[in-house]
Amino acid sequence: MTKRALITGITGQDGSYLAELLLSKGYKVYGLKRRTSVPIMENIQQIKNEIEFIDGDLQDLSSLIRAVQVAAPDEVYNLAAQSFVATSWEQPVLTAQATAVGVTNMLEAVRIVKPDARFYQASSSEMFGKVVETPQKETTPFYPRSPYGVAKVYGHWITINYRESFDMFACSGILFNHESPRRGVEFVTRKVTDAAARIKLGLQNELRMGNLDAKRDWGFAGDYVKAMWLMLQQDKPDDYVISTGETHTVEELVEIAFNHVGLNWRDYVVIDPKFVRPAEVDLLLGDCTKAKEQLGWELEVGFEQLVKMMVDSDMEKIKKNG
Ligand code: G4F
Repeated sequence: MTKRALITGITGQDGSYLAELLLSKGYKVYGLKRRTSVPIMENIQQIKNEIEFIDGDLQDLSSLIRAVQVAAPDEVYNLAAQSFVATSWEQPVLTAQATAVGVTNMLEAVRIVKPDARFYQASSSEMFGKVVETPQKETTPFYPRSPYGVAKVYGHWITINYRESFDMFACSGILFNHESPRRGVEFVTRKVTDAAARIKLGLQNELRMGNLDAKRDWGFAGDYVKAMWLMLQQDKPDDYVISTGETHTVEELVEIAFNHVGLNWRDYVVIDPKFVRPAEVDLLLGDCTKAKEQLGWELEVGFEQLVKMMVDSDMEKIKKNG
């Protein structure tokens, strides 16, 4: 029997990789997407004819109920959110409504219409914030440092609460930063790889950055969506940390990207207080032993390979489209 999946946030980086993975496994894929006057389809251009789109919004419960009725999914992947940390200080209420309460809306739609559907919640290492232990694992207490992190903590706990209250198969993946050529240019990895390519091609003179000392555990999004799928194939629902187990500074990221195109980053990077956050997450480093042992999950792409892949992709894109 063909399995059916509903993905919220299907037009984003993770949604696009996950949709490709599920299509390759023979799933019928439904994608919830917000109506916009100009459709944002760049990430799913190559598969858009194989996906059934349903208009809806995490803040509109009735649209979610309808989406679950239409898709009648075996699996629901809740990837939609206001996911840019810096914006969460500028739009804290919207962030809470989409990233926190939106999870309850989606869980309610599943509970009301199809309570036997398996549910994946995109939790985040931002929940660890001002970390209380290193490396961070499933049992590490949360100390979020941004309205986004606070909202994700809510989404995480409401998922566990629905699992315990209603016996739903609800899992939460605590994913550390994961990147790819499909990442939006506002996030630091893509901002840097895009700038390195533009500077190399003579289209940009400088790169304005915030805190170069922050450390992140960066992996490849294509590897991470496999973990999402694996979580929903287990006998019992549970929560898992997904990470590489390596941490690098933003400065190292910049250095690898610029070196890759033969440039010295110090000649181009300017520190601009505009990009420094009101409260920073200084260090993230995940321990994904549980996912490796219980899910059999393995990552394939390492940090340096990831950064080079993104720079190469940006060089290609810019040469083609400017
Ligand atoms: O790429 P970032 O914006 O990602 P951040 O804040 O770590 O959040 C990402 O990962 C989370 C998982 O841990 C997700 F939940 C979340 O949705 C998102 O995907 O920033 C990374 C680091 C920060 O410490 C930031 O202060 O880079 C630092 N940084 C320094 N200069 C900058 C810049 N970040 C951005 N975006 N732009 C800068 O110019």
